[in-house]
Amino acid sequence: MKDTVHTHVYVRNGDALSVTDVQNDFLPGGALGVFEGDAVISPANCTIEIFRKAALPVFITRDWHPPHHSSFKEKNGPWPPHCIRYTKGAEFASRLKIPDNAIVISKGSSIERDQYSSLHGLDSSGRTQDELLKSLKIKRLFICGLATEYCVLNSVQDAREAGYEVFVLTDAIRGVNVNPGDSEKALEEMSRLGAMLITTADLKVQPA
Ligand code: VGL
Ligand code: ZN
Repeated sequence: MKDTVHTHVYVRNGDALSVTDVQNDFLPGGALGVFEGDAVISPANCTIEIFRKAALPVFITRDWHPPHHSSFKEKNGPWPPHCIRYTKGAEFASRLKIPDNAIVISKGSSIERDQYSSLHGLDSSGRTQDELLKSLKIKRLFICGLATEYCVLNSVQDAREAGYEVFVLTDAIRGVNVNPGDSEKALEEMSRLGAMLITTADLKVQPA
């Protein structure tokens, strides 16, 4: 088991949260259900509340595929059809507490290619998450959600490459584990890339 570092991390200006793909199709019973995927919702909600109270940006990302997407088995892709835009399966988990001012980032929207990383996903005005993070002067990105070894890992890789400090909330992520141990390997890779593996209990708000 990759060690999670227990520490206190005080959220501050320059921090943002990215809640990754907490959508019905990735929850148990969904088209691409992640084992215990619903277990990320409570810690994600706690984290959202911390960022919301501190008036820090909250990104909520979604896998947002057109019908017959190239990643689907019918197109010789790896996945069953999932997160087809405007369907129930693509909706955010009903228990996820999305702030009114959250920035929704959609990815995987182009039919011919898959896109696991949220950094180049787009908001409603067509700006990438990376552009938005830069314009908000974000230095540290906190990431949670689904799935550990796909969207979370690829977002961590892109964020590190783009120069952000990255914190992964390990109690608020779950993996698909197509092969046993995939999630564990992904955590090791994130750590190797310099991401800090922490838990939501490590997050603190500076007393006023
Ligand atoms: C994802 C598999 C297929 C993810 C998206 O968001 O992690 N995984 N599409
Ligand atoms: Zn997908």
